[in-house]
Amino acid sequence: MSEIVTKPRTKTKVKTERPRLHKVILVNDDYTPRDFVVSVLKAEFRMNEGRAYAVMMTAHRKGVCVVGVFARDIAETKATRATDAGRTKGYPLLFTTEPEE
Ligand code: TYC
Repeated sequence: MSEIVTKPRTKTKVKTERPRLHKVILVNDDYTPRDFVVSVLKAEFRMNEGRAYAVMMTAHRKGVCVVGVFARDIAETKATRATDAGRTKGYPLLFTTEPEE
């Protein structure tokens, strides 16, 4: 007696989705001094003076500016620390995060 044994020909492909990156967004307000925004961007996001000034001015003119893109917990930690830096001085400075498309 002969038996034909066929191997299953379907393969299961394990698809691991890469975790989404998150943007940190600087939100404009009417009260935080420009110099202070620049100093926070330099300290928390390791920007040089020129880059920090350009990002601050973009938020000032347009309302918001993307500061950088990071893994989720890094984005959240940076946004919280930068927002807290303003709060300790009594400024309404705000950094938010949102997932990248
Ligand atoms: N608009 C502020 C001012 O004129 C400066 C500022 C810029 C504040 C960007 C917040 O995200 C900001 N003093």
